[in-house]
Amino acid sequence: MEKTVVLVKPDGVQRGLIGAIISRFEKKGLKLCAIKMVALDDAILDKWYAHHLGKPFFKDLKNFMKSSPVVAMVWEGVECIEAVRLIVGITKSRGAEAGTIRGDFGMSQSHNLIHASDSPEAAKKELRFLFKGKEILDYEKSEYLHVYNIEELEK
Ligand code: 3AN
Repeated sequence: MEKTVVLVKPDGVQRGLIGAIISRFEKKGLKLCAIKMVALDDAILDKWYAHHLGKPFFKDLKNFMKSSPVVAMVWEGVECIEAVRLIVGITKSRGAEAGTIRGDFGMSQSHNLIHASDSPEAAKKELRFLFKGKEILDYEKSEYLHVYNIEELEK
């Protein structure tokens, strides 16, 4: 099954939204495979946001992401990269659809509470950046029998 990397950003940590955010993914039927609190540094952020290097907001983005620890997680599920992005909502929180995390909890374009991998390549890269192999736990989730049908379970 597919895996995706999610960060609760510093604003989510400071605003006490870690539990509410995790709860959305649990209720969706996704499986939590890894979780830890991390203080991101320049070395990792330069790689993480390489696609924004040189943009006017790059420096502020890095300072924001270093302003407090983040909660880093790996979630698993069938086609979960797309499913998680739908739950997260669009970048500009005040325009994000109601029912999404950004739509329900945020107003800002930069302080938008959460990061989620946007492609299988990004998910693999981000997983490598933040987690060691043994930190990703492989276990049976009995709930899967109720969340998916037999064909989906084999994906
Ligand atoms: P998303 O997190 O929705 O995938 P990306 O990957 O385009 O968005 O941007 C990464 C992060 O950079 C965003 N979560 C946001 O914090 C910040 N960001 C993106 N675009 C802007 C912008 N135009 N102004 C300020 N911050 C931005």
